[in-house]
Amino acid sequence: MSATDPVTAVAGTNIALVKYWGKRDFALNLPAAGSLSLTLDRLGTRTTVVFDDGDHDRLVLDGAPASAAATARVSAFLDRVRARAESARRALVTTDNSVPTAAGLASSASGFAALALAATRAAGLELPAPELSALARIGSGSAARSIFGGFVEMARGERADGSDAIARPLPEGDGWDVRLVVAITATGPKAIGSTAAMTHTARTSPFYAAWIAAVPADLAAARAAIAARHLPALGAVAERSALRMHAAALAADPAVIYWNPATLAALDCVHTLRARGMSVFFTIDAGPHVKALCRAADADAVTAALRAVPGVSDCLIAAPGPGARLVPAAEEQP
Ligand code: 2P0
Repeated sequence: MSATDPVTAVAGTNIALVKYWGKRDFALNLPAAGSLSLTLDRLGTRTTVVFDDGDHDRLVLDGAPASAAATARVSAFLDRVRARAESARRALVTTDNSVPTAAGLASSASGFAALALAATRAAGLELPAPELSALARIGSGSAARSIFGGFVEMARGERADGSDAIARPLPEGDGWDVRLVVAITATGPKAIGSTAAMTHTARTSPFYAAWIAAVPADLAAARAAIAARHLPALGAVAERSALRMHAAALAADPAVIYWNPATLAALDCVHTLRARGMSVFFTIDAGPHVKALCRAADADAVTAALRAVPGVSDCLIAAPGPGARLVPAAEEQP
């Protein structure tokens, strides 16, 4: 069986400070509003792609054959790559996450960013980063942001073909020594996936329109806070964006509730630290975990406080990290 040389790429996950929650187009996975995130250094995905003469795509996820649903999602994404490369060859995709898959820690963001880079290169394509971002977006909206490192803004875009619904790095934030402390409050997959939950929110929540209308002002405030390196201003945006996103989801019918008691206890812990004068702010994604944004110098103290919260099972500290990148063959694991 002839095969292309394996290509391996890695990507870090990202945590949105201005959230993405809603689509303007389903086929091209276009967001209803922009978003803004921080790519992380230590939570991510490593993916190797080989095109060969197999008669179907195969996906090995965290060391075991993946489910039919996960394989179909990757195969549909590879169809886009094959169309661009004018190839019909099937692929073996081997992917390992250093975040618990589907636990609300955004493994689809790093997953589709790494897959976009590895699959295009394995197919002989060398796409510029903005095109890679648009491609990754088709796999998962948040993946468009993980193509780039540090602070990243994802554009809603106006065009019907999605060519301007891409992310771009915000270099004004480069070198800003912030940390995200991730407090794990549950194990196992989340109750409802974000794609289904955001679609349900858009269809049934009376707060959805207000949520979408609020995003542009939050993006402007977040951009200004990053340019000024003003953590309290960025943290205020992050907290209100997360709470408004969850408010829209909570108001859906039936409600989408991602929080558990430890989620609220962790929020209370962040508020208490702030009342004592520390610059620390929370955000919550489509899951029960809490991420605390703080200065590097405060990260250990934030971790210690969150670890003491009942129901918090683990805490890890992540720093800003680089965008998706290739792993040279010489650095491959045997
Ligand atoms: C975000 N989330 O901005 C928001 C906040 C979760 C909560 O992006 O349907 O998995 O694949 O485009 O990217 C999760 O949404 O959704 C997400 P799809 P995705 O990070």
